[in-house]
Amino acid sequence: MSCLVFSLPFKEGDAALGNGGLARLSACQMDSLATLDFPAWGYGLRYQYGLFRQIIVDGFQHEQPDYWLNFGNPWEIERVQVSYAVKFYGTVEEEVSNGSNYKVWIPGETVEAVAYDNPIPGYGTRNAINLRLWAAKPSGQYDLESYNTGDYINAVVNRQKAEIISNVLYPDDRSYQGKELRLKQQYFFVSASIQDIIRRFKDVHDNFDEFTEKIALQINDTHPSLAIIEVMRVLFDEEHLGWDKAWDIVCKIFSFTTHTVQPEGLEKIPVDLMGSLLPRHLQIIYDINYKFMEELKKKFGQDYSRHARMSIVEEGAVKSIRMANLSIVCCHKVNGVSRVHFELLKTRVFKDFYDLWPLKFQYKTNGVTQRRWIVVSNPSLCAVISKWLGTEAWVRNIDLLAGLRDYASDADLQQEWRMVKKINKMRLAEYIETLSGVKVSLDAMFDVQIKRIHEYKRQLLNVLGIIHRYDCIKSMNESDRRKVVPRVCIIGGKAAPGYEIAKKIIKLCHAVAEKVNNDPGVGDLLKLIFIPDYNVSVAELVIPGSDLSQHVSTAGHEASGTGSMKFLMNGCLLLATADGSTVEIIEEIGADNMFLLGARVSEVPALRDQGASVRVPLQFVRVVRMVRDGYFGFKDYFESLCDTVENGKDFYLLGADFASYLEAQAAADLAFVNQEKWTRMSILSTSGSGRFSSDRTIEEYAEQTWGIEPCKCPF
Ligand code: GPV
Repeated sequence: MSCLVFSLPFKEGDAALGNGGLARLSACQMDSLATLDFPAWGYGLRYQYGLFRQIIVDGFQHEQPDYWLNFGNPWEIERVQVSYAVKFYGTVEEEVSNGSNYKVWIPGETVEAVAYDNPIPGYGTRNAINLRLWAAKPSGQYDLESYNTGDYINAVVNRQKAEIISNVLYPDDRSYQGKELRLKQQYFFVSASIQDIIRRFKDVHDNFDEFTEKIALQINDTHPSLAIIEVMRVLFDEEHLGWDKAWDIVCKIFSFTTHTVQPEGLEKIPVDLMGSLLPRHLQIIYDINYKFMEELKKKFGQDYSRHARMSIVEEGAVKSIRMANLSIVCCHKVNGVSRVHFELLKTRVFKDFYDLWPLKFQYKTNGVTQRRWIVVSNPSLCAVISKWLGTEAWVRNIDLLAGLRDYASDADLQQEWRMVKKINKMRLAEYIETLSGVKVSLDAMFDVQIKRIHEYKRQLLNVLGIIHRYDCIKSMNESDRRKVVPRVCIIGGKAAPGYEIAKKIIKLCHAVAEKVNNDPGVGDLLKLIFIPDYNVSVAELVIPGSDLSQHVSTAGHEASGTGSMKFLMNGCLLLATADGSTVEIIEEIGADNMFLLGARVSEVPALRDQGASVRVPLQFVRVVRMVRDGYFGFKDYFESLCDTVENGKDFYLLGADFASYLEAQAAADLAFVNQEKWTRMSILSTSGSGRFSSDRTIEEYAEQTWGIEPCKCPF
């Protein structure tokens, strides 16, 4: 028998079907659901263009389309027979059936949703679950009118327009601009998924009596929250269950996870847009809101400002639907993603709702999967862990990692641990050299910040810290220079195409790198590398090769953060603010094993109130001045960036936290010099990372929110 072997010149790239932490979290959770034998499916959109590719030209970000399906996608199964008609626009009419009045939605446009299945196999189990992604295709229902009138060509061309809906992922991480196409995508996704869920249920049930026992739907942030209204519409208008029965079902099956802290990050859909695209849904939302307002009146009397705050409908300059309020009203649970986030939800973001329904609110601290973030991305570390624990069982049972604690000071383990780090640093150094031509020293501390570029994540704080370090090195004498701990600072991340300040931060990274990396007087003491096109594949290479990683959001702004957990598992030490899930990481590994900095959540409001009079160290003023004065070139271009952190406008408190940031960096230098101490801290980081496995998160959801049990594959 002969056999042909095809070898591709490359591996397939990422399926970049999300923006940042939100979608990456789902990917980890799917792996956990499958591995823990839960009967669960994920639904999403099969975008033709995933998140843009970032290329850097002269230090500026440019966006290129990511046509990831170019060479086919061997992992998906097209289900041509699984397709549903999704309706848009049109009118709502009354119909009488069996003596009752019903609303009927007569659509103005229909698009077909075709299923593409992506099996997700569990680890060490026969269970595989499904990620069903929808692609838009022209509807099977032809517009007979235009065909008959002879406008054949136009009729065909118009049909192709349907495909636009699933064409491209919106690259703005958490900003909502009320775009029609975006709302169309949301409803397209939701309508196809709900039709599929109901069809699958009806395949084996004659009525809806067991619907709430068999089905639990988790709304991942508000983006798919129209699903709630869609179920209400189908059960009420199409299945004729009656309002109360339909409402009862909806309230029992839906739960909601919110992933944000900023009130301005909450999604609002203009009423005009909703009314034109989804006329029947808008009516149902109004009906739900009317009943909700009645309930509020009974409970709180004439407290109109409270009613206005809590209403699903916002009566502002642009009348809008508040999707978070809608989700809270209709769901039986509202989950935060870390304990700090939960506290902020209760006391600030959704305080009114918490007062009304305290038991609805919970949190499940996020987690990541050790299968991808240790086993796949760091095989050398995986081998060392299994050897010292004497078992591979930790891959499915992460709690076993804690067993490494006993050996944290063992000289043999320490040596193997350092060897693993070295191998991973070599891999990363080679990548850096190929990318940028810069040769980096393996003896240097690899200090990494990779995540979406956002002002609140404070990459600018990092860059200003690097400028300070550079400035210090420049002014040192020979003997002081010998004491400097060499650093390779690595920054990576994409900016939303329209987010100007974020793009300026990227340019500043490059401008500073240009100066520092080419300064012969600095040499190996400091290098700055911007890694372009940061994505999951890049993360798999960078995270295992890092010594230190930065998670320095202004306290009270990062709902959770999950990158930190991936670094922690890989034994990288954290330099972090007490924000999001970091607060829980501190509890697990101890503040001594990381470098903490900055104002705490409770201190931030008072600092903000101080405005221009907040205490800012001279070093901060100096480094900002260097940027302003054109020390790194592009003087005019960086002016507006500098304006965001000076003259009382420093909303994210870079100035206020700068001294503490430098202290934490100095503490990291000091610890790095003592390799035994550093390695011990590193081992304790990995061994304390068990709580941050998505297996734990999923088990909590299964028990506390969905009421489901593992269901092992019977064959
Ligand atoms: I809302 N998150 C995100 O990546 N994009 C969004 O649009 C929203 C939230 C992130 C949060 O910023 C992280 O703190 C969090 O860890 C992650 O969602 C998963 O919960």
